[in-house]
Amino acid sequence: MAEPTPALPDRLIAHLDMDAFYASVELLRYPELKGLPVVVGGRRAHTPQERPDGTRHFFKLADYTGRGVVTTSTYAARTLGVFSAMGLMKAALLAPQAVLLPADFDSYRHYSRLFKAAVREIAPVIEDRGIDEIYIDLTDVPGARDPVGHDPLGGVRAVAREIKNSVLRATGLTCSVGVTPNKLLSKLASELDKPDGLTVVTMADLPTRIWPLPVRRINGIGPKAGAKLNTLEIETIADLAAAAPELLAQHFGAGYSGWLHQAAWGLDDRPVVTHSEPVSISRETTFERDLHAQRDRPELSRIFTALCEQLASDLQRKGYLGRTIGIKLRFEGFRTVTRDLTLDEPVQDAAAIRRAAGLCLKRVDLSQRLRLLGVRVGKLSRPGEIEPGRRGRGAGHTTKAEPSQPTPENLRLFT
Ligand code: DCP
Ligand code: MG
Repeated sequence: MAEPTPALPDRLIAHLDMDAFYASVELLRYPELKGLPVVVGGRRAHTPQERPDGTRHFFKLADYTGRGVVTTSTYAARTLGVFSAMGLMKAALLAPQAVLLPADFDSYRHYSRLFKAAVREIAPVIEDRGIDEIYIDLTDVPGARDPVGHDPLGGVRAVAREIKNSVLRATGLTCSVGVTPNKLLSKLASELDKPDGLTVVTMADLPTRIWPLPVRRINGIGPKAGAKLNTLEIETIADLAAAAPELLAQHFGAGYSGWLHQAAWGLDDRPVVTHSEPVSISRETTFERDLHAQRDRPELSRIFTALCEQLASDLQRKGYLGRTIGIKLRFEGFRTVTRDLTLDEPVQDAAAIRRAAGLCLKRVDLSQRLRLLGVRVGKLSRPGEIEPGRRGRGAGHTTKAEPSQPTPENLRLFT
């Protein structure tokens, strides 16, 4: 008699997360660092220097002084206790010999696009969760529901392996994939065998693979909820699954406590959302040195125009118009100020953006020096379409109330 085959879950959802992403991209450029403790988080001054003989000089953490933090670290650095968000000076105490590299976001974005495109060729239903992670719905991928021998999950395992191979071929980078019946479990599963992991978890595996984990690992249990659970002696997901619903409700309210219980039992029916419309599109730049509205007027004016032009080209490329134009200014000392203005009609061109952003600027006191300038376009719509949420009456002439008198200086700079 044939053994009964365990039923396949209704959905097969994967979560894919790149391994030590920024650091791994840097290793592609500096392969001699492979296997060594490396930390990304330096300034441009920490760019490696090429020596006459072709070898490179790298900066060591021990030589670092400043207030920077670790953006990410290689696994070799993590074994020394150096993780994301740790101060670089503190990290230097743990791993003085670790190599320090500056971050290069353009390259990370490039590799992000590459890995996502590689996945999309195999499985088109993808939810973008940021630079280095995505959810993938494998339910309808050809072959994913086919058993291999006695293994009902053999098909989906093979598809996940193919995705990992394809990412590696396209980028030279490894990633970790979790495959489970839903997003909540997949996000947990992708971490279980990092780096280069492929972890399939079914409901039957819950007690062995998921329940021993600390509650904080669940995406949606933050530091506050985690601490409160711990005071109730709920440390692991198993503790949470066993907790009396009334006790949870008493401390967390009906809604969140219900969700906590479901999460501990591995239940989650959120769909993989393939398309999300941006709320706004922005461009900003931090200056090499702080600039003053009056003394550095030509330079500021040029940067301001360039930002508006970049933004207009972003809008045109992505096919959006926008009706709210905003600015962001950061002054020396880090004080940040924003202003915005909503126009009657949506715009897409650099001159119109520049004009509206200029009006916003006149509402700011510019006597202090600036370290950052940003321009943003919001209330986006597609050409010929009414923007979501825009209602008939009253729309079309709202201006955010934050008036302040233009100073003569502002008028000189921006008219
Ligand atoms: N990142 C950041 N600030 C943090 C954490 C991470 O800027 N506090 C950046 C750097 C990471 C990237 O985001 O390379 C992805 O974050 P992950 O949490 O996925 O971390 P890694 O990919 O570096 O490591 P892992 O292998 O654990 O996924
Ligand atoms: Mg990652």
